[in-house]
Amino acid sequence: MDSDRTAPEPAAEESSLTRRSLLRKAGLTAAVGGAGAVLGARTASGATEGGQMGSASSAEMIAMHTVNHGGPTFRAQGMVDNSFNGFDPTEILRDFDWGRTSKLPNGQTLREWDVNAIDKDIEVAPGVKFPAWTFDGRVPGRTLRAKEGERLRINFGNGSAHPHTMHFHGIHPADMDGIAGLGAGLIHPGERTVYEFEAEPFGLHLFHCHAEPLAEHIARGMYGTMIIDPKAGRPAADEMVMVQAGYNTNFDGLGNQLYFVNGIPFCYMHVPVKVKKDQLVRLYLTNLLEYDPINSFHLHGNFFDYYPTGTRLEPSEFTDTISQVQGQRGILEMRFPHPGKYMFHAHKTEFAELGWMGFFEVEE
Ligand SMILES: [Cu+2]
Repeated sequence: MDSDRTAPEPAAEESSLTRRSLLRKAGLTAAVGGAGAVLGARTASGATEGGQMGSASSAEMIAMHTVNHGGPTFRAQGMVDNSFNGFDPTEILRDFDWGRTSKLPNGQTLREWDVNAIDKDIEVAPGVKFPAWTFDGRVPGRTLRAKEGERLRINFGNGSAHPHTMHFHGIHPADMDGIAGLGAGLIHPGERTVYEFEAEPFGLHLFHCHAEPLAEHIARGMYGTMIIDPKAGRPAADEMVMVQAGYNTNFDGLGNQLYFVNGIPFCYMHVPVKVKKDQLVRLYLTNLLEYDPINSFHLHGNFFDYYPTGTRLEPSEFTDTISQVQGQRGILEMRFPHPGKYMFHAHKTEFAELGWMGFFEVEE
């Protein structure tokens, strides 16, 4: 990836305050004003539903921050406070929640989870907080994992100040679809419901809130992963999950100011994903990015087998770059034959430079 930063702004763009020109202006400001002002910048946490935060300054401040972080010096700016957030992207990577199981009278395994909607400020860059709406206080929500043929039950409680739902991708009856007007419909603050369905088909799936305005509910952080393993399982591997998304920090619905996997921009630049030389690595990759039509994943110095949606056991492609629209997902399998650091990032390089980049660190 080209590490050079912002190109000079064409004069023709000066008059229109596009997302990109805003970022460039902010970058220029940062270069003049230094990073000191960034640390004082905080997004207002009291944004109302529907969402205007009321000023472009938060976006500018985050953009300033990002410009300082996107270039060669970003490491010096430090990491977000994982303890404040209550989650750590390095732990999210390999955190698969198998829930709790019991046997139904017919002998089928019932697998069950409790999930709660929670409003929560998240530090998305040092000193910069984003008023997220979450499942269980995390962005992304937990990775629910089950086996093909099980009965799945999700006990959902809404502890947020806004109505929400859980909409699962998979095969299920209409009244379990988690949308307004069907089944339990919208789950209002303080209410609870139960979603229950069969674990089918096997593959890599996802869930997200389906309350309106849908775009904002997703952009605020209400999504997570569901993995249904095939009955015979998959070959042993170092397994991990990455959920691609973004933060629209000025709530204008026009693209995003920050991009990431697993909730925190640049997280795996600060703390590379450690893997073993020659070991099979299986990456469950989903895309929940709102406001931008296409996301992508590119791996440096290596190729991978790609299994779209994970619903077939044969890969469709051997490549180093794939694209996903929102809701698309796929399984990547790779082995690293050489030790060292290998970058991975969106091959929409603008996204990469605004946070969606990281490193694998291959050890002997
Ligand atoms: Cu919602």
